[in-house]
Amino acid sequence: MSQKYYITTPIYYPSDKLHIGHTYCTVATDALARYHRLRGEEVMFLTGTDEHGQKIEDKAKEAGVSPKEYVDKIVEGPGGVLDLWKLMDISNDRFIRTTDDYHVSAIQRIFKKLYDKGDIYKGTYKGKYCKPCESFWTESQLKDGCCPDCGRPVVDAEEEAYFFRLSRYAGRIQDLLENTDFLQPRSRVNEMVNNFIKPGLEDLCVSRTSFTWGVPVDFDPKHVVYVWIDALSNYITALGYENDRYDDYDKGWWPGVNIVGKEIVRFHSIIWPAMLMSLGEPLPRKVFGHGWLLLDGGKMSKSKGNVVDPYILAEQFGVDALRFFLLRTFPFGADGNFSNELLIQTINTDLANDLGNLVSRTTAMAGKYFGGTLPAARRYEKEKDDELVSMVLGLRDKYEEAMEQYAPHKALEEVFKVIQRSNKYIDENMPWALAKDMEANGARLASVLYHLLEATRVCGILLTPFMPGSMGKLFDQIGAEENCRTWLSARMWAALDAEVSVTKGENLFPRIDMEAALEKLEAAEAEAKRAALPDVEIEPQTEEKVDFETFCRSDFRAVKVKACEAVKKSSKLLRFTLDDGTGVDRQILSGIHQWYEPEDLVGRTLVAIVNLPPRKMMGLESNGMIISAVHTEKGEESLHLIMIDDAIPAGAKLC
Ligand code: ME8
Repeated sequence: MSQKYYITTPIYYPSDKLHIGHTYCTVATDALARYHRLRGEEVMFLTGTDEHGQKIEDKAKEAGVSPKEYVDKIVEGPGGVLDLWKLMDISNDRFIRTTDDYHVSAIQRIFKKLYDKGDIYKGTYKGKYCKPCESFWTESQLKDGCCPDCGRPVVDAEEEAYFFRLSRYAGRIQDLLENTDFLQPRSRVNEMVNNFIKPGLEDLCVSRTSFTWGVPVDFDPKHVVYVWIDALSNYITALGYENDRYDDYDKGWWPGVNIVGKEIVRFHSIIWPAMLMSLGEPLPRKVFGHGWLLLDGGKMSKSKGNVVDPYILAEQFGVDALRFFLLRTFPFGADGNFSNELLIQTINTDLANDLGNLVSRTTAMAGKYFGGTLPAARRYEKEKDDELVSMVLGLRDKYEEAMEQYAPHKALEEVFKVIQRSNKYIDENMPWALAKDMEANGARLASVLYHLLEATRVCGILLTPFMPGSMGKLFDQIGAEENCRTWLSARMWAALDAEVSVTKGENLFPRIDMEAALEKLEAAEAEAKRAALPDVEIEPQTEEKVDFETFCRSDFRAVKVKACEAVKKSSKLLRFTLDDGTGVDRQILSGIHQWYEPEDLVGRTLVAIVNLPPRKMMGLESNGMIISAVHTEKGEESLHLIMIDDAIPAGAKLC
């Protein structure tokens, strides 16, 4: 029976739209899942959403909907989490939402099991709480008095709560981290042991009473299960642990591999194994903590307003190019600085120049010199061919070694060494020179092109987990049938038919014009920001009351526009000459040129307050103010003059 491989991403908070950082994590896990499927393993790939907690309760309230309605929209609605994963070609087999009924009841059972075991007890929580991160911290963990994760202020919190006896497991966890490969990369082990275990593991607060959007503790319903028991257990409830929805838990899927970002390594490598130890269940095979994608050196976050929208990038550059870029550029365990320039450069260098050229040159030459079908006659030249052939045949092992170490960037580096070597092989063998004398060199030319097709085929197989859509097209172009696309055939030479037929198809990775692309991106980002703004925003009403006497002292009058012109050297000001019924012209200046042309206003009846003290603007005196309605539309101020019935005589008092 084939081996079973279970791999998970973290479950994402649907508190905001997901950004390129979340996409990085999911794409990496997807490539690993596809790699294992390619090897012929049975794979279960899980992702999902972490939908409880105070932050979501607060956001839903702000939006005037129930928390469930709020998360439903972000998870299942247009442009939501499910849509994003579909767009990014994520091949998850299962999707868990922590609001799913089966998960909720399983959490209640897990909580009770831990309680019955004596590992959960009731106490009082006193500590520092970071609301946006929904994390409690001890005084010593704070950074400059603020949350060590997001840097925002924390508040003192005290309430009745249940605690998990994490302290009981400190020794076993330390042993697990230090003496096994449970947590990778290794550098994260010291961080966990020195920062969290050695200073003394404190018991963990696992319930809250100050909000209700969570899984209720069924034997004490004023408490809801707080974050980590609810979230971490998803990896096993999604297999059927303590529920009837699935029955895969005991079928060899667990233990699985948990891929997580570095800021949640602490929860996955300390709390998660302790919970499983308490439940008497096997620990994950591996927890891998990847780095962050940074923007201008800092973590992307919606609240900092510096998120990068994967929809825009995928739309402009293609899903596969984006997937490839994320995994090729940044060493998986470390942080990486994202930039649009780097993305375009990588696409141009690796995909357009190296891979794209290799495919298009090879298929074009096979078409030009042999009408698309290579003849079977061959002439190998050992000294010219051996290096390429041995690189191609050695590639799968190197790739495999890197993938087994969770180093997709290294696996891709190895593939690109072969692609670059293949391009060099073209230059060394100069097919165009061979083609000058087909009688003498036809067999050699066929041999050179076949070598190139074989190298391309093997690279194509190993790139499939990263760029599944484009590699299908590549195989079609180089005439690789299904049996030449397999893991097994990636370590075989001459899998392609001796008389293979190629098709010169679409350019798989067109070169991108950096300047034009950056401009287009900027416009798309600005448009997306604008679209996310509310349609109409109205200034909140002033709560402070004005007494009636004061209000009545404001003298509002109907005024008729006798003349109106733009004030010289001002882009905003219009100068009005008004009939206010007194027989003497009144001059008012108003900053509304952005919305009105002066000639359109002559003859209109407007409203002005006429007893304001005179003000000088651009050297001209303004006596009063013309009244208009103001609101914000898609983030931009919008203004309409109040125009009234022309039958109202100039000077009529408005009250
Ligand atoms: O942490 N670069 O959810 P989350 C790389 N619900 N990875 C990033 C990133 C970035 N800029 N920004 C976010 C949670 N991530 C919990 C998990 S699991 C039982 C519960 C990664 O939506 C982040 O590191 O805040 C994490 O692994 C994942 O996205 C989900 O983050």
